[in-house]
Amino acid sequence: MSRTALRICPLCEATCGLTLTLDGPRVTAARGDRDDVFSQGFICPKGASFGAVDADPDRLRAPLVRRDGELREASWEEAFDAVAAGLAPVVERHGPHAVGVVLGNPNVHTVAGGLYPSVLLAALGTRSVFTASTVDQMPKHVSSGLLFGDANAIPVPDLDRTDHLLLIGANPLESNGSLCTAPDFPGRLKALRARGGTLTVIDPRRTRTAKLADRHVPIRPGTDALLLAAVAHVLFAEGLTDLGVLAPHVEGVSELRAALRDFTPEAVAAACDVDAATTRALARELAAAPTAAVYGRIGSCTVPHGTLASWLVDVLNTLTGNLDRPGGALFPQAATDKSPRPAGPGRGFALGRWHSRVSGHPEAKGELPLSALAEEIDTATAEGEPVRALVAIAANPVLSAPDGARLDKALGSLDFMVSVDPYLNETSRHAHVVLPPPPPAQSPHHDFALNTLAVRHQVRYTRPAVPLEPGRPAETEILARLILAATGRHGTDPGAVDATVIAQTLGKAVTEPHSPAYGRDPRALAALLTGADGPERRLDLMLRLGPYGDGFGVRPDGLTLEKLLAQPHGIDLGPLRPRLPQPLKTRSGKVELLPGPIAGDLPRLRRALAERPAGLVLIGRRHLRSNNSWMHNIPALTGGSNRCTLHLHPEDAARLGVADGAVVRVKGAGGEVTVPAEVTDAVRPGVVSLPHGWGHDRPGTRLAHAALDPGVNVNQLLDGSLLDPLSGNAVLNGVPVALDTTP
Ligand SMILES: Nc1nc2c(c(=O)[nH]1)N[C@H]1C(S)=C(S)[C@@H](COP(=O)(O)OP(=O)(O)OC[C@H]3O[C@@H](n4cnc5c(=O)[nH]c(N)nc54)[C@H](O)[C@@H]3O)O[C@H]1N2
Ligand SMILES: Nc1nc2c(c(=O)[nH]1)N[C@H]1C(S)=C(S)[C@@H](COP(=O)(O)OP(=O)(O)OC[C@H]3O[C@@H](n4cnc5c(=O)[nH]c(N)nc54)[C@H](O)[C@@H]3O)O[C@H]1N2
Ligand code: SF4
Ligand SMILES: [Mo]
Repeated sequence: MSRTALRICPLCEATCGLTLTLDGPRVTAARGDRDDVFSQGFICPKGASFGAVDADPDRLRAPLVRRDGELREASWEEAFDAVAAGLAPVVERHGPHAVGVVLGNPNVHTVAGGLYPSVLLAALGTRSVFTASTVDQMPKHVSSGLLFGDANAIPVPDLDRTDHLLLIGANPLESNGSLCTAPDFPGRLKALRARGGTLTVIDPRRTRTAKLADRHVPIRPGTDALLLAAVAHVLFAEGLTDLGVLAPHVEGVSELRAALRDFTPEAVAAACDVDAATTRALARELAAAPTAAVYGRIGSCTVPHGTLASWLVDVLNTLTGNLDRPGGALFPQAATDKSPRPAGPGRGFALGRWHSRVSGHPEAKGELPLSALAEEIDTATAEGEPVRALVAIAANPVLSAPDGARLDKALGSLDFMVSVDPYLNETSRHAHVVLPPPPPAQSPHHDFALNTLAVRHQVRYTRPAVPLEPGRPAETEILARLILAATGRHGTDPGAVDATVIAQTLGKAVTEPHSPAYGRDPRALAALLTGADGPERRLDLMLRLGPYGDGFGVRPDGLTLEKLLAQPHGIDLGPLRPRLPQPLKTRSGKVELLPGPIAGDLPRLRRALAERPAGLVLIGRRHLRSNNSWMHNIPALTGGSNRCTLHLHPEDAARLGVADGAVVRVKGAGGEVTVPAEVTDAVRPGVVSLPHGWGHDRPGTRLAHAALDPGVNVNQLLDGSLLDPLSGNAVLNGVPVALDTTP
């Protein structure tokens, strides 16, 4: 007897609602949920493969514990005993910073990842925190922190209403969008064109997204900050700035004008390889559009001037009056956001409150660069203890971070490592304990993180589609028990973690005049929470205290978990709305258009005006049927055009004597890889492209299908030394490489 169940897809940032067909515990089909309030039936090939992802035979079903050097299956009790026994002595002997934590991308796609990592970090008190953010969007957090006083206040383009979208270094037709949660991003771009709007794409490759555009600017990699500075320059020079109703909320406009004086279209033309007329046209089109949104993603972040480029994206939104207006770029307000405090000056955003031990990199948002993880483990200094134990949750940095070979070796030298991961892969193979979460069909879903970046306000929650296999803990329970084991409370009821968080949250809320809980009895409020378990009660708490919540009865029409459960296709909460000045937490209470650290980094950008790459530079690419490093084990998602090849322009191929399909050696600062060339004019001359997340040929992993066609690890070409200085973000695009065609 088959049945159906609803499940929000966790496989990318688009958060599509799926209808799963189930035969017992097996997912036999997945289609788009036509009644989903946000995705309205959209699905992509990855979502359609949900059943195959869920049922991958290589998923671990029991914990692994290392005994006599070998990872062997063990009971959950034994596994958590081993975690407690492994971590406690490291903290005792070497202090909290000797325990490192690595958080990977899927934490934004799980309920467990939304609720527990912050509790773990607070409990450990370690400064050795590394996440996928510093190989991704940290520059955007830093620019938002500096401009708006809140690193998480990221404006998203109002895709469904804008008249003009300037899209920089993003390829949503393959990625399905990022820092802009929008199911059916491709359809929304087509709708923009259909309603008479225009799309401009800045990308060194002629991507599927670029092919859809009215204008494609094939920029030289790594130079977007120069181009955007010149666009801002033109807005000033031609009198095209118009802040409109934003003006009273913005400071630093004239200082900005002066700071950008040198960045004329002519001055940036050679470095960007974009002629001055095109730059002027970009500025004029942006200013002339009734509404417009500037949006930058991976290609604008993972570059040497990532923070400056991210800052300039919002500078352009501000100067054209498009920040915080419908059709422009707005600040979403998620249902689980904190209840909004009144507008007014805030504490501002601090960078570099501490530094990494070996290279002295400044922290950003409480994190150190993932690029520095290997050296923080393998290098002793007088400054303090190296990292000796590691907690990795949903992370595969051996493939996703620079210089995987060095990190691979460093991980092998740790006193203790625990991985929360469904696979025995390139990273988890070094763990002393592997704690596998259940597959997605057995897990609940709510998008704590991605709803704060969504193009429409909505809220959805799906309970597990299939009951947990007997004896298997949910990932929420795994993380709660990990927290207890890591902090000397091994064996305590994991529900205590949730109860403590609830008590602390309510204890604070009752003291805040803007909270609906103000002045009330926290224990009485806690008793009102509903939900089948601790994580559900925490979701209920966040919903009820949140901007659309019932405030525990203060707003009887407001949201509660019960109301959400009664709407399995979700609840629509309307389009994005102007919110300024409320989200601003800068010391001035205004948008600070030229923050000090940014001004301090402009001389480096000015020097870049004269830089020209001598040889080839490397950039990445994504394929619709991939997801970073962990989906190459699914036969339905591999093969065809989803291959690890080096894209190379025909002119470069001819010059270097490389035939299509020939195997070439690519050399970078961190090492070399050997890979087949694919000659294509989709990349611009002077640029080669390799996808990331490949290189599944290391021993001791259990990824049978991925190992058949392992590909190579592009990040081996990097040595980890190239960073965006303000954010610590790795430079993954625009990296100098050389090709060697001798066999
Ligand atoms: N050269 C280059 N490198 C890049 C990038 C690039 O564009 N170019 N992109 C970067 C970006 S944007 C990112 S986000 C990073 C991603 O890098 P990582 O954060 O390392 O993420 P993944 O490679 O997706 O690996 C995720 C890990 O989580 C595990 N996993 C999957 N599902 C679950 C789950 O439900 N629970 C748990 N606990 N674990 C799970 C997988 O088995 C895998 O081990 O890579 C970065 N690396
Ligand atoms: N299918 C699939 N979807 C994914 C992922 C995946 O691995 N596969 N990963 C997910 C993750 S973790 C993330 S963060 C998002 C990322 O989402 P996107 O940012 O849309 O990612 P990409 O498809 O890599 O697009 C980046 C584009 O930047 C271009 N680029 C490279 N260098 C430069 C440059 O210097 N300047 C400019 N202007 N462009 C440049 C590249 O050619 C590429 O087309 O995708 C998510 N979705
Ligand atoms: S677009 Fe993303 S969320 Fe939607 S079905 Fe595909 S992988 Fe899942
Ligand atoms: Mo990412």
